[in-house]
Amino acid sequence: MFTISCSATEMRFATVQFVIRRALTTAAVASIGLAVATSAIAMGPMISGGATVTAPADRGTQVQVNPPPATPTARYRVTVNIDWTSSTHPGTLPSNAHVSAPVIAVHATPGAMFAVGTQASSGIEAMAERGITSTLVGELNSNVDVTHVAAGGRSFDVDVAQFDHRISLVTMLAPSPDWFVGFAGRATFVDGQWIESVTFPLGNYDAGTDSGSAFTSPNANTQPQQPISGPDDAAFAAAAAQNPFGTVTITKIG
Ligand SMILES: [Ca+2]
Ligand SMILES: [Ca+2]
Repeated sequence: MFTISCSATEMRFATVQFVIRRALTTAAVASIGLAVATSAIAMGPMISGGATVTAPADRGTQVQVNPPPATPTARYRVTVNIDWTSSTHPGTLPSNAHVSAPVIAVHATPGAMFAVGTQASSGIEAMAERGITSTLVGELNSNVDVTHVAAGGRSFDVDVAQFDHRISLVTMLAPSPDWFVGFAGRATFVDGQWIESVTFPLGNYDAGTDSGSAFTSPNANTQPQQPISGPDDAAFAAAAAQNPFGTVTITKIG
């Protein structure tokens, strides 16, 4: 316990001080509130989601705000165009040049089907050397990272999700030792948005599983197996340098 003693005059003075301080504080709060309100008016209305808003007429410009959040899933059409003819590859085209049935997969991690610098799976070897797709399809179907697999045809409609948005595709070049074309782990969800459409040349790969050096070389199994690479053999490199063996277009359709 303690006691404060003061005169009536001192008490009145203290009360006046308190009232003045309180009034000042209220004024300060009111001032801050006014400042916030003024800022909000200056900034304009709150904007959420995607929109193109027109700034006040005296500014005379359009302001592009962020696009809306992307949908969780999307659908793409993947179209393969093979362009391997005597016109595109004069002097290097083998007789009966053709490709195998393409195999396509949707997956999460980039190298789920194949990757340069890694060893080809048995399925990639069978596809690249003999055009057999069943082994590769089986591998992909048993891979928990893969959400969609298809083979055959030149056009595929595939569903992707934000965390399962990569597409890979391969097809054999024939005749050839173990050479194939395609692409690995192409992303459809980039910087928080679905891509609309993209066209690019098919990549050129050596599976590292056969040592033949010409399109029509006899079988020569590579032991030990080598990593997947680009076209190391001169015949393959020369043909690849002339033109792409084909292109692929990936277009969002839903
Ligand atoms: Ca090879
Ligand atoms: Ca082989």
